[in-house]
Amino acid sequence: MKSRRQFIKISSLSTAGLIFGGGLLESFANSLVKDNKSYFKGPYDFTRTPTYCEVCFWKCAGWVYKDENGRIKKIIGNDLDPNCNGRFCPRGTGGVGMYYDEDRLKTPLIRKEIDGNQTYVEASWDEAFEFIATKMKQIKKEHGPESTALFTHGSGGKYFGKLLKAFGSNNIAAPSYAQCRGPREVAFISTFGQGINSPENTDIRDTKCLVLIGSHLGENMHNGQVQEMSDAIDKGANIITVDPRFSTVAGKSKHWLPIKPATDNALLLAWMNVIINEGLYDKEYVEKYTFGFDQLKDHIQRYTPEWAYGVTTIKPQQIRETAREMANAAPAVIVHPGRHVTWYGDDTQRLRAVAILNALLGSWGRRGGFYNPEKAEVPHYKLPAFPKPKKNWRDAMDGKYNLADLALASGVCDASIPGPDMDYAIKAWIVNGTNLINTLPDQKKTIQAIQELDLIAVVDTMPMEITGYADVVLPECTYLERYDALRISQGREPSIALRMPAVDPLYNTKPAYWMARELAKKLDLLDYFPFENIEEEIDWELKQVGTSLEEMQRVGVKKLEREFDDLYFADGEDVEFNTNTGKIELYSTALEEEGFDPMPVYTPHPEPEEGFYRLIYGRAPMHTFSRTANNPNLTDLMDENTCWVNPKVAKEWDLSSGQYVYLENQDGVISEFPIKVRVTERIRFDSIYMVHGFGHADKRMKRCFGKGVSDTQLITNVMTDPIMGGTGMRGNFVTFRTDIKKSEV
Ligand SMILES: Nc1nc2c(c(=O)[nH]1)N[C@H]1C(S)=C(S)[C@@H](COP(=O)(O)OP(=O)(O)OC[C@H]3O[C@@H](n4cnc5c(=O)[nH]c(N)nc54)[C@H](O)[C@@H]3O)O[C@H]1N2
Ligand SMILES: Nc1nc2c(c(=O)[nH]1)N[C@H]1C(S)=C(S)[C@@H](COP(=O)(O)OP(=O)(O)OC[C@H]3O[C@@H](n4cnc5c(=O)[nH]c(N)nc54)[C@H](O)[C@@H]3O)O[C@H]1N2
Ligand code: SF4
Ligand SMILES: [Mo]
Repeated sequence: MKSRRQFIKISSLSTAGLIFGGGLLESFANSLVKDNKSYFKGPYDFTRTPTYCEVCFWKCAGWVYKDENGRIKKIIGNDLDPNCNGRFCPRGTGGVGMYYDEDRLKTPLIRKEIDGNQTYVEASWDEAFEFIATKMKQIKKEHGPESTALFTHGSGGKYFGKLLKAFGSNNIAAPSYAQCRGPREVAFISTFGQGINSPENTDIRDTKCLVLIGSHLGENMHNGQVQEMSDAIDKGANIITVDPRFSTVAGKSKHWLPIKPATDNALLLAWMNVIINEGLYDKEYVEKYTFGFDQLKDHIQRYTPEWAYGVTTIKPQQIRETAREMANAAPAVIVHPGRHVTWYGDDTQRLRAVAILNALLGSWGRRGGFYNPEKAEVPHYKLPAFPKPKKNWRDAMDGKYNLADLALASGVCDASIPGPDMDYAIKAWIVNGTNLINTLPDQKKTIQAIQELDLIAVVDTMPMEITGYADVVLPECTYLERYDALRISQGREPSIALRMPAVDPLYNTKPAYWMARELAKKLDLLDYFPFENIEEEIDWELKQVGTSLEEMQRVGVKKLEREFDDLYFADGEDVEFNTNTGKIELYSTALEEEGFDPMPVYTPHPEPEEGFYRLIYGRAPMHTFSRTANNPNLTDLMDENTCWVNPKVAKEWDLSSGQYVYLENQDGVISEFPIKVRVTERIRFDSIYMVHGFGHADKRMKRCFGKGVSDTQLITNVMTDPIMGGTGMRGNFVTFRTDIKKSEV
């Protein structure tokens, strides 16, 4: 039987590709550029406009330079910006490839069945909005407005979010929470009463010891952090890297601990054991600020370095030595909380252990540890109150995940699959800037949920896999062709940054603000979009903080003064933490109330069977997930991922570097494409490693189609965090299928 929504791999019934393809693209781009005389003139007679980068979520602010014909030539960092200090990473510099990519989405598309086959037909914007609005109104009538949801990652989310709230739903989820940093936020909130957020409040610049637990800064190219780490190393800071793989930063580290994957909690508990039993903790700090030290002291007695050796394969002597190294540097020490932390399902507890270790070392609120960040406040124009939703995705969760402080993308997905006990299911998705097929683990479930929907509308710039499941595709112009909401960053000094169009949108593409407002018109919600243009809204907001759109167009970035001189705790200062006890909770009363272990414990996880290897994954400096996969500038640097294999394993399987193999996981899922083997000592014998974001299945993306393997496809076992619902993705094992040739799959 055919599934209701066939994944449409073929190109649409489109003429746009022919009209705008190839060499014509260039002249078309030229003809669109306005006379930008009023903008600030940069050196070399280029014209420059401010932006902030959308290639990843560090959001560095920069300048887009054009030549005398108005063609975008390059993007460079804005010197005033604390997120990048005037320097862009390779991906940010290559961001211009997003604009020039000839495979971009070009015009709205609507799914139609023609001669028994599903395909996309080009539509006008009005037809596309009419289609969506009609369905949304019908869903509201039949199921209530709460049966709609938004998945979003990126700038446009603000406006689609507003639309959804005005419509009467608060099912607004970003995969950057339950698939990324959620456990870290919950762990730090339950310990210190405050999350980490972005950019992280790690004071790496002044640290003397940085401990990286599976956080591979340098491959994870979050710009400001990498710069600070490099400065700290120059100033003599020691790095301790805990990673089953010899990462780039492991090469810069004093200690590399090649831990057996999935055992980090044991190491963290053993470190606490040494720090407490050897009296290396910050006694004054612990006494003054923390709650539950005595319980913790009792609790960690059983987690000796000798015990941890058996679990982690890290020698007791090395555990002791590194614990002392941290204590020597304290309080200028950071046990880094990481960012993508949804690994093994006990992730909140692992991050609690990280938080507790920082508390014992007295690094929270101290120079070289964690500073107290300040957020810029920019007032928003007052809108009518949003209607109050009567239900939301949580109703389908059976009382679980109460500590999740944001909506779970995977939870919204689950709430879209009707079950016998559910009296409510989500019926419509708007998906903005997130490629859910490659982002949520358990692809089968994601697709099942999509098949249950009455409507799925996808806003994207590229024909990514998720667009192949859409009923309506709305092509957004790239960040280089639009205004967006102001970037408001927390930091030592908070800052705001402006993004404005460097050029007019190519093809029939539009910005999110315009789309959301046009949809609001059709849904009779225009009261929530009082400004006709985003420029007017931004100008109004900027004027509330003493600047204006005109000024920001000239400067790009503004730092705002800190209100208080409280970057670090003053000596002996009384501090009240936002926890139940008002203290840093080594013993978490919030977790206890919810029925969870108040202090982290070690839980063993399943290990690979004979002939199988743990699938681990990470980042490459020149790519961001799928969003750069087809970028012409970045595919030039790296166009496929490789499978890192230990020489011992390679010998067993008779594999050599450069050879292509298929992978099969523990549930019998075989990778859609083959992957190139890289034999290297840099990975443990029990694991294989690949970079996430490859193995694309949509033929409309010509450069990346079929290049490498998608880790997501092989992640069918999800280890859900019982505390906050994060989706642990590292409990999957793969074997090599050297017997399969390409045509057999
Ligand atoms: N297997 C596996 N899954 C993972 C991860 C992993 O490492 N492995 N990492 C997890 C993490 S840490 C995160 S944060 C999430 C991230 O997951 P996502 O947020 O889904 O990130 P991307 O894959 O980059 O998808 C971004 C989508 O946005 C589109 N896009 C790019 N620019 C624009 C734009 O300007 N406007 C619009 N409307 N769309 C745009 C891209 O074409 C792409 O379809 O994934 C998580 N999922
Ligand atoms: N260039 C680039 N930079 C990025 C991104 C990108 O796509 N590209 N994405 C950004 C985003 S959204 C995020 S969330 C961050 C993610 O970046 P991070 O939070 O730094 O890292 P992860 O991707 O979780 O982790 C990858 C590392 O964990 C190791 N690892 C695997 N299993 C284990 C284990 O059991 N224990 C230990 N100790 N280590 C293990 C892997 O070998 C790898 O080195 O990167 C950000 N920066
Ligand atoms: S770190 Fe790189 S990709 Fe990310 S926002 Fe900054 S320049 Fe762009
Ligand atoms: Mo992330």
